[in-house]
Amino acid sequence: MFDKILIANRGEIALRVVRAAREMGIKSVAVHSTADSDAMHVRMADEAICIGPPPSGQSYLSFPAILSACEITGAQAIHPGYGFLSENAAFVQAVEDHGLTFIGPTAEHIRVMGDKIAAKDTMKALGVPCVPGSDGGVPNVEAARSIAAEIGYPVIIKATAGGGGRGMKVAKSEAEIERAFQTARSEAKAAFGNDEVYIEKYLQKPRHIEIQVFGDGKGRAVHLGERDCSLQRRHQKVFEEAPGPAITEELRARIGKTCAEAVAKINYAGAGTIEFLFEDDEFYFIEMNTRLQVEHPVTEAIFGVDLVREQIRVAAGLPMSFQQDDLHIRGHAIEVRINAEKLPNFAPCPGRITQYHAPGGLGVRMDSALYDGYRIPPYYDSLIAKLIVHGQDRAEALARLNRALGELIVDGVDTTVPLHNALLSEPDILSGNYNIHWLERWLEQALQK
Ligand code: MV4
Repeated sequence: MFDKILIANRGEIALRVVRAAREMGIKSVAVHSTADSDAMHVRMADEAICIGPPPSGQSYLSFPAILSACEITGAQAIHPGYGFLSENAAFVQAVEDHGLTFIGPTAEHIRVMGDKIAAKDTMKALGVPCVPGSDGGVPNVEAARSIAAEIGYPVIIKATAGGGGRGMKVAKSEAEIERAFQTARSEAKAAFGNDEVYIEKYLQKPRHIEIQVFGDGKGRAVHLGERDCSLQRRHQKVFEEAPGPAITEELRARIGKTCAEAVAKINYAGAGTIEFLFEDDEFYFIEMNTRLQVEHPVTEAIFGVDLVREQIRVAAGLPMSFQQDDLHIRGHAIEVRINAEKLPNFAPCPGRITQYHAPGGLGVRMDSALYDGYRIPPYYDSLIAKLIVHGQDRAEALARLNRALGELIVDGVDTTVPLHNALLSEPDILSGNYNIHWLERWLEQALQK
């Protein structure tokens, strides 16, 4: 096992990794920009090193700064958290070239899944159900028109280098295909320097269901059920839950087995998420994320596992501490993302926290790097806390969420807490009756009032 790991991240996720490491008897090294000298992850880690100025390109994304910090501190492995360098294949390669261990999958797995066409090809070959569409890239408008006619309108054109909602265009009929294709192409070229696009049947009212998988890198893998992350605004998740309100035990067992077998077959190492659109009781693969996700705590809550601990174990060459037969769902968990943003426009709202009080009690977990007097810097993501509640069933989790939000105090900046409170009085949220369009439609309505 490692004696010391470096955490190439900040905020609540850096703290999350410090906590797992400490419980394992592993020392942690925080890295930080000059804007984060007073950050909680810096205070909580065993050691801290300043790696550069506030812009993340010169600090949290700087290969030389992070690799030097490992060298100086003697850290043997790097946990990337999410975002930043977590899905950067070149970084993984650089880490390995320096004789260090990346806590995550191989550079090759990250590269393949980062190319959305290659990811889909791979998954399809492994027996994972995919959205009907083009086999690979679509070279020109004529090909686009012919594939669209075959699969039927509406269709969606996506950039192979995209993902997370960037670089997509919908065509509702043949009249729209040429424009959609050209726009998708040129936007992809401008945004990613890669104009390759592919086509899929456009699903009109799906849920976003993602399956948590975990592999040991040696051909063993498990699944830890699904999360329903359909409640999103501009491709940013707002509210996530596990298990999914629309997913039966039978559906979970079937798609879970397919996913676990797929990642076992490719010797996938560590945590991964296989994203699906789910409509009319069918799963359609869209993307795979080769990292620990923001919303991993809802899975941890219902399975009673520590996913970061498992990531560190597997990176150190140890076996996973559970097999599929050991994994059973207990109850229901919900996470809400608390951002320092001003409603109704969700404008980032950095500033000084004048008062902070975290909720507690049975079934409540607050993952946050906030403290009284903390100054939220303006340079980074606006996520300041994740409130995760766990109950014996969905109704108890919802009641607990309502209670915990009532206890929470975050003064000095605007936050998305009022949104979460409002959601908790919506019948569709209380009944689990929502899809990927529900939140944006509801926000539009709320704004008109
Ligand atoms: C789709 C889709 C409908 N049909 N693909 C958006 C993010 C990216 N991961 C995939 N996305 C979508 N792909 C087909 N074939 C609708 C979306 C989509 C979406 C997906 C998940 C969560 C929220 C979303 C919001 C708008 C569009």
